[in-house]
Amino acid sequence: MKVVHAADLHLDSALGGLERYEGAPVHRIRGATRAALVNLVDLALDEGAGLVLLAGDIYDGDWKDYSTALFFRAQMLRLAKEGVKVVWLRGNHDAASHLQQHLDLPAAVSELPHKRAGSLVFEELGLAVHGQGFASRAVAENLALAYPEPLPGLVNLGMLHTSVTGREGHASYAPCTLSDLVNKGYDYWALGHVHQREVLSEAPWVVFPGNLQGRHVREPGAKGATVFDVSGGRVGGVEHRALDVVRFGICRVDVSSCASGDDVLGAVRDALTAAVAGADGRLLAARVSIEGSSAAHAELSREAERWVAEIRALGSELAGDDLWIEKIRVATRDRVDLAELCARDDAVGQVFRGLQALRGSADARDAITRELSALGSKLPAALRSGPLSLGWDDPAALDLLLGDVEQLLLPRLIGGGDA
Ligand SMILES: [Mn+2]
Repeated sequence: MKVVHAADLHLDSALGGLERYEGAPVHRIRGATRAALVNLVDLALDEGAGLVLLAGDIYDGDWKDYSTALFFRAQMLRLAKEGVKVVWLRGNHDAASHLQQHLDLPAAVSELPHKRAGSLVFEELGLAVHGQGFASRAVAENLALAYPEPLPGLVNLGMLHTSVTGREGHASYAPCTLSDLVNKGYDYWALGHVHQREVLSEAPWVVFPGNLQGRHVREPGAKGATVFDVSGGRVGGVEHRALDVVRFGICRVDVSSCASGDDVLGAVRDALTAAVAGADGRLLAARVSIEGSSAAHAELSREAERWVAEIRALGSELAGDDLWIEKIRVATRDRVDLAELCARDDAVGQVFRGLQALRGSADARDAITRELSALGSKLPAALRSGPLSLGWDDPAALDLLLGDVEQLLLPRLIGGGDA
């Protein structure tokens, strides 16, 4: 009997300002979380699954209107009609305190309690499901410790929305250690919260399926759900299935061997062609990052806007509506020896020594950070946080900015007067 494990559906999640991008296929991206849920239900029905587990963050917070909940209910009804059971729990985004509205779900859909851990027994499937949802958004305690003991004679599945010992980019909620989970004696832990797929253990299985559908370039690659088989009292055949309809990705193009802007376009063409093929018919939302120290750097930086437009034109020629270039970052460097420049006994040497000193001085970095945050506070909210954030509060971003300054100055100072 097959079980499908998904988490972090974030139905109708906001696009973080994507609407403001010229040419963004807003409709396809906005509908993506719903289309991925349809794919999940199709998968469960095609596999003849007996049970679907949804480990939290089905909703992205309180809905704007009831259409989100009606859509979810309609998909659950498709499962219920075919006799597929569903167990879900609340995560930080749909915590009991936070999601005020309510819509009754079909009887085949059961919610695990959020005030204490509880168990649901499916004798006919030979399964017990244990778990506790989030009563409030920020659950700081280790919920796993109070989970019920495994029930003998059944396959025991634990469900938990957690960051485990901490995962980059994810708030620390319901923290626990891997050994808390492994030592519980369950056969499979169906986790949620972390949007990157990760198998933490295979004996027993401890799995983050990742989110069902990526929402921006910081959620790149195939997204979907985990399918496993329960037979003879054991869990086996654990597999990931891609269910996303829009694939996000960063397309890095190393142009260090390119001699001209046209060479760079050729390299971008090759990289995008491969990325589009990898998306397997889905809409690919790609950020193009042009990198490397290249003889083409001066040509690219002289007419930056022209080359960005050339790359956009290339994208639509290559894949039409199936490729959306979200952003183009030109991060090339000139082919010069910075150490040699810094050693020069003239004004150019002085400028580059000054920049090097800035990077290494804590005081100077603090002063720049203060200036940037004063400037940042005047920017629209979408540029201060979320997927489009300029990230000026990140120390690594300061190094990138200083690198940009260096590369902006280089062709002008030593570019032979034509820059
Ligand atoms: Mn979450």
